[in-house]
Amino acid sequence: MISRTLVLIKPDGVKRALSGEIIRRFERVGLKIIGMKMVWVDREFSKQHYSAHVGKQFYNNLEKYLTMGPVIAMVLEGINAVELARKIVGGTEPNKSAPGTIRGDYAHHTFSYTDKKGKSTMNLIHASGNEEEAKQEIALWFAPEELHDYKRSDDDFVI
Ligand code: IDP
Ligand code: MG
Repeated sequence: MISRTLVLIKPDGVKRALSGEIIRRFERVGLKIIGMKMVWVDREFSKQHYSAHVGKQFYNNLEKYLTMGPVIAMVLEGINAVELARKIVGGTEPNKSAPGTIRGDYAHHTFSYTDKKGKSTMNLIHASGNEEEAKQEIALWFAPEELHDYKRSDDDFVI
């Protein structure tokens, strides 16, 4: 079914100038960008976005990571968009993410290495984990009028 998901290019992706490369991977598979903006979030907003992780041992470093620079936030629409975006993004720990995925191709941090260094595991992307998370996250990041309904020239072939 057609669904929507929230994807963030985290500050490492923006600062490493990988935004174009990352957006290309979602666009070329046929996912439609229906909302997009650059936002520099504060610690309070990080706690809202990552409410499920507040209090975990890695949360403080994660908050520093998410707030260290601007992120590019987007809402993508397509067939089972949540699952598809997660497939393109790859597993959470970059050293184990499959080659061909964004995390697997552009990062190689491990949890144990970054924990020892006292910094966050930097894995370039956030993508909603399930349908419910996607609905909450889209509502947190975007106002309804920031989401756009339009036809892509290849809609007849990919949707
Ligand atoms: P996800 O981004 O693949 O959905 P989550 O478990 O939701 O992964 O974790 C959110 C973010 O927190 C990860 O993307 C990663 O940046 C960071 N993170 C998760 N688990 C750990 C950990 O054990 N050590 C350090 N950072 C972690
Ligand atoms: Mg998650």
